[in-house]
Formats: sequence, C-alpha cells, structure tokens
Amino acid sequence: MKNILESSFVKEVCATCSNMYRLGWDERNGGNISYLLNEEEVLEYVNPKEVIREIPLGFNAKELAGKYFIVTGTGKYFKNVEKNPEGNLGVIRISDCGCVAELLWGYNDGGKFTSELPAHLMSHMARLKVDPNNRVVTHCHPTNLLAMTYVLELSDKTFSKELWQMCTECIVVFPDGVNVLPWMLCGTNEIGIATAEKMLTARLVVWSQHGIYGAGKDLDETFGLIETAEKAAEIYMKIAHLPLVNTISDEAMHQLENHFGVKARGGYLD
Ligand code: 2HA
Ligand code: ZN
Repeated sequence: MKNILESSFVKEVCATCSNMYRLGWDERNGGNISYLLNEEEVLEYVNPKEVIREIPLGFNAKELAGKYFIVTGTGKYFKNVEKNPEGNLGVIRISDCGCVAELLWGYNDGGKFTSELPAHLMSHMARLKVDPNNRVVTHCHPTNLLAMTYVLELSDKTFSKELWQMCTECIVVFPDGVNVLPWMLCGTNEIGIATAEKMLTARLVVWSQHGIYGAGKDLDETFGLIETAEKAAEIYMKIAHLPLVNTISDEAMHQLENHFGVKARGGYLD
C-alpha cells in the first residue's frame, strides 16, 4: 500500500481547503468538499477489505453503490485540513445497499463525514446524469455571493444575468448560469433534494443567506467556477448602489458565445 498522504487527491483536497479558507469562504467549520475517486487510483492507497467503521447515511445513495469518495469531516475547520488530513478527511465507499458509508481511511478521532453529505451525494447523482465526467461537489460561504442574496430577487435568471454582466468571462465560465434556492434548513435531506434538482440545469447552486454549491470534473475547475462567480458578485456589491452607466449588452453576450463556442442557458438572453 502506498502512503495516502502522498496521493494527489489528498494533496489537492488539502491545498483546496487552504485556498478556500484564505479567501474567507470557509470560516470556522464552514464548507465541505466531496470528490469521487477513481477506483484504480484509490486502491493503491487503501485496502477495500479493511473497513474501519460503517456509518449510516440517513438517505439512499444506491446509484453510487461501490463508489469511493474523499469527504471533509463534520465540524472540521478548513483551516486545519492541511495540518492534519487524517483527522479532518475520510475516504468512504458507498455500500451495496446505498445506505451506509464504509470508512476506509481518516476521521481518526471518531468523527464522520460532513453534515451536508445528503446535498453532496444527491448533487453527484444529479450531475453524473448530465455530465459523466463530474467528480467534485464543493460547498462554501463566499462573502459577496451571500451578500447578493439579501438585495436581489431570488430568481435563477436574475442572478445569472446580473453575474454575467459583472465580468466578461462569466458567461464563458458558467454559460448555464447559477440556480438559486430560497433559505432552507441546511444539513437536511430536503435541502439535498432541492439542491440536486437545481444541479440538473447548472453547476452552481446558491443557498440564499448561506452560501453556494459548485460541481465540476476536478477540484481546480470547481474552485475556479466558484471563484469566478464570487468575483462577479464582488463587483455587483461594489456597484449595486451606484447609478449604472454601462453594462455588457445581450448583443455582446452573443459575441462571446460565438467567439468562445459556448451556449448561454436557453431563454436568458434577448
Ligand atoms: O458544515 O457549511 O452548511 C458546515 C456548513 C454547513
Ligand atoms: Zn454551509
């Protein structure tokens, strides 16, 4: 068995948690990451027959049976993940029944996966339906995106268009826009179901007055997606109270679509 601390997936999750912490998106125990691992790769580091503990999921994830994930732990601080990966992260396999997480490494202080695992695994199931290459789901609390949910109508189209208009590259990075959920109780199966539903049409889902979920094919892409939306939100919050003199027109958005070979969400542009 190779040393899992040397694996690219542990190193990348550690680096991502530190970056997100430093950007101020993950105060205290805020935020969580789940990363669907390639079976061949993970089995270089863990013995699939040595299950440390079985942890009930509290919902059914049968579509993900047999899949391996690395997941941040509940109550853990992103700030500390890099210093102590084995205490703050876990590698789990979803059991055949889809109702139990089989712990193969990590959570070594007796801990368990994030309280937001329903939203994570349900989002994985949803994204895999539209993009078989999706591997990462990330949740965090980016300051400006959160601020926007206090001052803007909570509609998918309004949010998407406002963000697209704040930076030229936004429509290229997230042509599907962002979807928005109203305030809901976090850590529940209900918010998981609602998030997954919204994940069918966009890779970004805003949780009003709470944070955001992003999904993508790897950690870099998912991080970059949230980073781009948060940058746009920052500009929005800098200008929202000022008279708007210029913007990016829908005509300009069409030029961007053509030039970069992307297609904006249907019905969002004139
Ligand atoms: O786990 O961010 O939404 C900490 C959170 C809950
Ligand atoms: Zn949160």
